[in-house]
Amino acid sequence: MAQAPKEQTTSTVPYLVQALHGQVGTHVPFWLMRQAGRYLPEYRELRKKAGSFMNLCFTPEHAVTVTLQPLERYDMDAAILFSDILVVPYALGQTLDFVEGEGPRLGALSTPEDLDHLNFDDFEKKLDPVYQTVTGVKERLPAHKALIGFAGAPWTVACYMVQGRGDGEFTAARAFAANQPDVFESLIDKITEATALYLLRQIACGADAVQLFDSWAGLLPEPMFEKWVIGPTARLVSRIRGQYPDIPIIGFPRGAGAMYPRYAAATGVNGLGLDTQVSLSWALRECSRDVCLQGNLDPVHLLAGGQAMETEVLRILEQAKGRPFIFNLGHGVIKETPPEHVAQLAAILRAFKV
Ligand code: 1CP
Repeated sequence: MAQAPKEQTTSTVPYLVQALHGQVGTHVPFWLMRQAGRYLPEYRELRKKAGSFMNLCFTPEHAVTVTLQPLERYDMDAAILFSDILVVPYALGQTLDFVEGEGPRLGALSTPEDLDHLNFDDFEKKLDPVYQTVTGVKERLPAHKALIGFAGAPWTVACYMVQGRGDGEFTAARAFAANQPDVFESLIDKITEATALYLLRQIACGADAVQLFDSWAGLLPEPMFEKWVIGPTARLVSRIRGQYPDIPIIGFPRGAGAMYPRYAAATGVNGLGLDTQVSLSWALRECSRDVCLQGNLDPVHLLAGGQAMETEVLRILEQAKGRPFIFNLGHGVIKETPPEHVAQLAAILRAFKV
């Protein structure tokens, strides 16, 4: 009697996680920074209903819905938790408000006494709705899709905590770090501890990978980059690995330029998020094959769509061929992006054979 053919087993390890562990699969996994957000009409509608951005983040039912919205439309390989990097300072007791049309405002820190007010008393309680969101998304996500948890890296979070707002320059924060390095170090240590707790809980609740957003890493000259970007990130990576040796960690030191390969090697991240400016072919040459590169389409190309976008996407895919790679943007989706362009991007990516 002929033997029945063996049932094909599909791995339940999400494709994105496989890439972060160095595997080259049959398709290139993709997700987009800010994939849930204002370019989607269904996001804008729920945002209006929630009343405020904070309310959207801290109402698990809404945050789960928003996290999954892009995956209802497109075949992305990962959902990214809907939250914000500034919930960590908020949970440490700093005041936080998102001003309509302007952005975040925090009660800026300027003296050592201001730092003393930061505390862990209500930390986990304040973040509990975020953990509930992680659990809720994980329950609804198919096994082959990854849930990415995230936090801001300590340097970038400190920039907002000292400056009190996002102005792109963060002069007060940089001057604070330069003039009072010991006080600044104690701030960085506090944020690092908080971020470790926050990410470990996200992982415990079901995050399959985590990304550290260091959006303002590029503001620092080399010795400070070493001290405030690489140092705390390396400590976070080893802290997380101590508890979860196999959880993939993606670092996104935006603007790191020539420091990218050193950042990857010295922090030990599994994945390296490339910004728009950095050359992919250069990064492929200079970074170890052990690190999975992620990036780096200019969000403006997604805004523009059409043939120009297709050419760029194919260039990126051809260059990364044969290496573990995650397709993404070099920064977040621009809010004016037509949703159809994301559909066009998804179709190009799925048609590409590795
Ligand atoms: O009005 C609105 O609806 C709020 C806009 C918005 C959104 C959609 C903010 C305010 N935050 C978010 C969500 C968010 N933020 C996510 C969700 C997941 C996803 O990507 O889909 C993530 C990962 C972030 C991370 C984040 N927040 C970063 C790092 C990435 C980056 O953009 O460089 C930073 C710097 C922030 C701070 C922040 N939060 C919001 C704004 C407008 C800003 C930027 C402030 C500034 O510097 O101008």
